[in-house]
Amino acid sequence: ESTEKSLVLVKPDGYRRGLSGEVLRRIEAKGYVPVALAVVTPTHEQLAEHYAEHEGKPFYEPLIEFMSSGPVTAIVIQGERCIEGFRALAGATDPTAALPGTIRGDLGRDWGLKVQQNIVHGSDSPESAAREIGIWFPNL
Ligand code: YYY
Ligand code: MG
Repeated sequence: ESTEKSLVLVKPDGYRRGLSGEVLRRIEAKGYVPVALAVVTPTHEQLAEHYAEHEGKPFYEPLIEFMSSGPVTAIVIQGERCIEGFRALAGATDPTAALPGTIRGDLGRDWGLKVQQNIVHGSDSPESAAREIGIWFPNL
């Protein structure tokens, strides 16, 4: 298989605000190809797997609660160095610190949101991407 894949989630805040299309637009404008897309209401089991690296951290429980509060748009994207590239599109984790021009910087904080409500998730390594794609798209 030729190019890299990454797992993107439009989180419940982004989905609720109708930003799935805006996120997809930026992905496609960058030149990445969506190769799988689904609207899913995450189970606690899926989220525990997805965020296993954060178990025990102070923000873990609120993060899982928030992530299970409604549907997310899950997208597998493909393209040369798209893991690094999508994280650049997303911007810093804290929307207040995220630079203008990024998804979180442009769209992330129009009312008093928490850090967890930062619109998108993007895989951070090839290993994470493979693991996360398996969680959200077990038949891919
Ligand atoms: O990869 P990224 O989403 O940018 O951040 P992570 O460090 O992996 O944290 C996952 C998720 O947890 C983050 O998107 C928001 C939330 N979070 C938080 O609520 N408070 C923190 N201090 C750190 C992360
Ligand atoms: Mg992360």
